[in-house]
Amino acid sequence: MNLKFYTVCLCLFFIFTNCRQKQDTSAQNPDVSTTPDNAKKPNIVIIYLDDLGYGDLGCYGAPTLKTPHIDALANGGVKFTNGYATSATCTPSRYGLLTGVYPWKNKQAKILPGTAPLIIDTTQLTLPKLLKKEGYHTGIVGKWHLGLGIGQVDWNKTVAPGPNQVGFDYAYIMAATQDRVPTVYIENGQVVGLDPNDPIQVDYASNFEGEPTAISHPELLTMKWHHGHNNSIVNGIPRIGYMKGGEAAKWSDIDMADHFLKGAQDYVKKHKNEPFFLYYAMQQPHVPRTPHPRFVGSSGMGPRGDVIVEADWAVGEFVNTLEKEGLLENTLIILSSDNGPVLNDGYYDDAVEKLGAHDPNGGLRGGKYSLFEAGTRVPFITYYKGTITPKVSDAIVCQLDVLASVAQLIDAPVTDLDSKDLLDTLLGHSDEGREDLIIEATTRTALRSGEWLMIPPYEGKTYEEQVGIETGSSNAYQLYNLKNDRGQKYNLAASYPKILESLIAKFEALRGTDYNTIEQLELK
Ligand code: NG6
Ligand code: CA
Repeated sequence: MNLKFYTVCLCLFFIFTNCRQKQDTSAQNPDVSTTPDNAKKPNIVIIYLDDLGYGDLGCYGAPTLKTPHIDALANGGVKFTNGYATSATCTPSRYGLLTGVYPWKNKQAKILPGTAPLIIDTTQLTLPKLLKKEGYHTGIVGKWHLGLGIGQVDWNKTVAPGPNQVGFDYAYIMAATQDRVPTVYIENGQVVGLDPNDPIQVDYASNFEGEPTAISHPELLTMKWHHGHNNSIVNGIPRIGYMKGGEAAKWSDIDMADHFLKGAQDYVKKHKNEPFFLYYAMQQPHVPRTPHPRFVGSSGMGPRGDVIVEADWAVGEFVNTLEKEGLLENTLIILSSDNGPVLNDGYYDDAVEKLGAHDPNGGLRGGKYSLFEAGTRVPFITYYKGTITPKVSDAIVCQLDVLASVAQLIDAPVTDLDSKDLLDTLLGHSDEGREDLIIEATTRTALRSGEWLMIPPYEGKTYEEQVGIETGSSNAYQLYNLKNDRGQKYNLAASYPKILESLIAKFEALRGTDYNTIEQLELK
């Protein structure tokens, strides 16, 4: 009896001490975690606006436009004054952001029609692929514009390859732009709400017989086109490209902001218990500017201002969701824009007429399509509650660098890309940015180096110049000192020949010497 009792006691003692030892080990040794590994990995969110200019936000000096929600991110995070998109148009910038490779290295990386094939190689490293490999769930909600399929897409079948084949577990997208057909949402390769009895056909070369266009049926238009944008009509808005069928699947333009917001919020709620990467690619303030009725008149600046107010509201709602779900302190948010601003981008929408005192360029020269600063220098904000101490940084950073920096953050460093690890700078721990950056605008390139910007000569007029947009082309070298001459008023090429010479050498070493081949800009 006694012996049995002692044996039981001895066993209990061993079990007890063993447990204690295990607990102690985990307390002393941080490598032995009691929580699953994934719980500690920070979520990554990129909020990407479309055509938002350097001066389009209150926090970047907009005098009348109110953007309190984005301002709150800037005021609680790092606001970069020298943050760049890789390009002054959409497709190449998105390519640079997602691949970490300069877009001018891919000849296909220029404004794409809605029928263009996927331009990211499915074997190539991408930001979502990298994160997926490290245990993240990866999603995109919003604008894609990097091509789909391999040519001749059948929109009535699974549309692939696309985002799902380059690293996104979940994709809810519009194929190209809000002004291009097909005007439907695509969820993981399937057109949402498609009626099989009303198949979709899309063509960029010619119309489908009997289908109204802006030219044949101007009386159907609720928005007038100024240049381009005179093909198929959807919701009274003339688009680029022709489309037939798919009636039930067509999106509602005025609901797009709410729709993408809900998609982004649902994604977060669904994946809150695992590390996630969300690329929330908003459509504002790209044309056609179609604010929801509750935002009409909100800016006093017409539709362009109204959709910026709408976008700001959506950002606020989205950040609230992160907060409510208890994720804000474990999420790095990067907010930026794919290129600089444009007022008249092909529709009559009062963007010019109602501008008032607002300067979408924030004092920079040029705009969308331009090699001058306003083309690529954009709002660039990082926010990571509890980790980033708020500051304004003048370091030169580029969206190209997001990939290598995020890789560093999650302890999976990458090499051999154009992307540079600027993690410390993005988190506000360092003021060191890039020394050199090649910027791109409609297949032309220039060099930002320290305080200088050098634009090599380009001959021939681009399409944008023909419609009155200043693109930065000149038949002579241009050299600007951005520190003393932010607005690029004084070409110093003749006054500083040595500096010019060294910048040309640097540029050619990075870019090669075959840069001066003007390719006709893809118009569709
Ligand atoms: C241009 C369109 C412009 C816009 C742009 C792409 C015309 C005349 N202009 O070709 O409206 O859609 O392409 O913008 O069609 S981006 O932000 O997606 O690069
Ligand atoms: Ca854009």
